[in-house]
Amino acid sequence: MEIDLQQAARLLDGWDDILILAHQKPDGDAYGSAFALLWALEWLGKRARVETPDGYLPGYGFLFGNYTPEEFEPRFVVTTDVAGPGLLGPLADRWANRIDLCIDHHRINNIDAAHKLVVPEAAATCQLTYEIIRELEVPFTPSMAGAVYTGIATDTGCFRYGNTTPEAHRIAAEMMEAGADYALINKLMFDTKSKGRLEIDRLMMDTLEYYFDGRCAMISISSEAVERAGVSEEELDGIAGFPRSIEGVEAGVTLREKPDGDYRVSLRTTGELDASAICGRLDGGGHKNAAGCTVSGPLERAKVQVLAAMEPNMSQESPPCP
Ligand SMILES: [Mn+2]
Repeated sequence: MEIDLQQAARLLDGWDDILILAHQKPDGDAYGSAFALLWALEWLGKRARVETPDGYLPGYGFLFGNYTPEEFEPRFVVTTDVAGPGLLGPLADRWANRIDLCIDHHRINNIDAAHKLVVPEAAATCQLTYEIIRELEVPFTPSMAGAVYTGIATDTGCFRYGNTTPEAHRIAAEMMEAGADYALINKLMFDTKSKGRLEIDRLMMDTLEYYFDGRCAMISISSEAVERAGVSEEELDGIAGFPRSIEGVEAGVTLREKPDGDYRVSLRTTGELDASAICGRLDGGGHKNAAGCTVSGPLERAKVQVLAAMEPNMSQESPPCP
C-alpha cells in the first residue's frame, strides 16, 4: 500500500523494536538515511538497529562512529534506499517477505512491503528520512544532521547532478545549521583517495589511449596492478567514470582484467551515443550512457573487439556535445 510521509511517521511512531535495513555496498544515502532514522527512533525512546548485507564499512565511520547494533527480535522492519530484494543480499532470505515499511526514492522499486513510501522526485532517500523526522518532531542532533547531509550530498554528486533541487539545498542548509560537519563530510566523500586508489590511478593513467580522433578514451586495469596497489573493490568504485571525464571524449572505456584472463568492459558515453547498443554487440547490455560486457583476453585482443563493436557508432558524424 502506498502511503505518504505523515502516514509513514505515524506508523513508525506506533511501533517499537524496529529493524532498519540498508542495501548492499552501502553508500552515503544508504547509511545516512538508515542512521538518521535510527537515532530519531532512539530519541523517541524506542529500540532499533541498522543492518546492511555488508555491515558497517570503515569508509563511513565518520557517520556512525563505533556502532554496535543492539540485539533484539524485531517487531517492525523498515528498508531505506533499497530498490529491490536482491539488494538485501544474504539478508533477503530472512527479511524480504517481512518488510513493513519501504522508504525509497528509486524510480523502480521492487520491494514487497506492507507500506511503501517511494518518492522518485526526492534527490535522496535522506530527504524522505529528514521529512519523517520533522513529522515525528524529533530535533536534529549534529549526528543526525551529518547523516542526512551526507546522503543528500553524495546522491547529488555534491549538488552538481541533475537531480539536485532547491529543496535539497534547503535541507542541506538546515542540516548545516543543526551542526552537520559539512566540510569534513565533503572532504571525505569527494576530496579524499586512499593511497592504494591513487596508486591504481597512477598505473591506469599510463595505459590511457585515444581512438576515433580522440572521441574515445580507453584505460585498462590489470589484476597485477590491483594486487600491487592492494586496493579493495570498494576503493575501485567510480573508476569507470574517469575516461569519459576527459575533454572531447564521448566514449570512455575501462578494461578490467578478470582472474581468468578475460576482460570486463565498462563503457560510459555522453549524449546520444548508445552504450547499451555497443555492448549488446558483445553480448552485454546496460543503459544508454552506461553499459558493460565481457570480452576475451589477452589485452590487445580485448581492445580490438571493443573497438570493432564501437566502429558503427563512432564512424557516424555525431552532434556536438551539449
Ligand atoms: Mn539514494
